[in-house]
Amino acid sequence: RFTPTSADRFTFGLWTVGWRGNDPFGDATRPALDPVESVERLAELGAHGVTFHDDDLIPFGSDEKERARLVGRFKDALERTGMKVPMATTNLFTHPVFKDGGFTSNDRDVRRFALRKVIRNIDLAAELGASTYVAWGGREGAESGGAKDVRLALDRMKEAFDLLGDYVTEQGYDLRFAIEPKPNEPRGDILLPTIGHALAFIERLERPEMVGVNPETGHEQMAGLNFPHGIAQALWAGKLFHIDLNGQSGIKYDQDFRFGAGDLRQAFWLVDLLETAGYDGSLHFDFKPVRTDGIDGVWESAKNCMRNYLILKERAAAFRADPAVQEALTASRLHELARPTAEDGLKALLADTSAYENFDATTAAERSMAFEALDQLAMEHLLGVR
Ligand code: GLT
Ligand code: MN
Ligand code: MN
Ligand code: MN
Repeated sequence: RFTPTSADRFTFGLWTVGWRGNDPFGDATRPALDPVESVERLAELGAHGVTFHDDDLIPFGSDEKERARLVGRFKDALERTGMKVPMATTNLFTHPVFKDGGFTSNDRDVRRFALRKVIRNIDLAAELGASTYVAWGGREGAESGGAKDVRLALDRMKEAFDLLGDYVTEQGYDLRFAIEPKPNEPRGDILLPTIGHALAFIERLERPEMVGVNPETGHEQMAGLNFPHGIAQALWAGKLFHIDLNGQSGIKYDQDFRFGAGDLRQAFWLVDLLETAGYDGSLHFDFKPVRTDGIDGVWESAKNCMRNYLILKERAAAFRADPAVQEALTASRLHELARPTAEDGLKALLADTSAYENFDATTAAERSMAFEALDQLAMEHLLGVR
């Protein structure tokens, strides 16, 4: 029970289990992990696949020979274990050259280098069968007002995605982009800070159909936003190409806890949403095993990301199947929300005196929405007492 299989579509970034615990105040607390070992251990735990930044697999500055060797042994591990690579991405944030960003650095040479670095790893992503290419612009931003002309930076951001869309189209790759929003950290303020900003930006691109979002639980919550609501809007827009699941407690630094830690109620509603909406993409964990723990804690937390998802999936299904919940949903008039407001048309609405002239607002205001009873049922299912 609660043991995953490949069919559950759980994936992990190599950088998650591979995080060594270095933070702004302290050095690494764990030794480096070999990507091959990560593939093997995650396969044993029941994951479907892994994802990676170019530099997770091939250290920055490696020569061609070393690159081929590292890619070769990674491919061997994938073949041996049956693990997939549904997504890949580019590191445009660690090397000091990206201190002012990749796609939107004020330094044009850096922007050209960044594009070439992305394109190089897109080729590898396509070769490994990835269908999604994530773009997290953690260094695209500023700490001070005069340092960045945001409108021009957005022009350059659009230019980058348009060029990358041209490249993928010309190569005939079956690959779509997913922009990952984050409000701040490491930059004081990051461009495209929330799901909503990213969705609006995408519509200005030359090939909007090729670009969606990769929202991360903690990133939206760092901005005080409701993650399930953001995910619902991304689904509504047909733009949920990928998702980064983790845990976060409120508005503070990016905690990247294992999935299920942090805001448990939002985690419950998120799983309920993903499962009832029929989201069929990867369930990707982007978390950092706490730096207090040794390698034991790395595999323990990786296992529990998946376990917690499966527990919440069971709890959410029990909530939906409970006849008392069905009654409560009816009492809260969810079925009415599903009905168009004026399927009879504008003309009929204007002619309907019961809609306005004879509408009794006082009586309508007295009708309870009965949300408290509904929410208590959800809480009891979440707590496992129903
Ligand atoms: C980095 C970041 C994550 C992004 C990754 C993709 S890298 O760890 O904090 O949220 O998803 O670039
Ligand atoms: Mn994060
Ligand atoms: Mn992420
Ligand atoms: Mn992160």
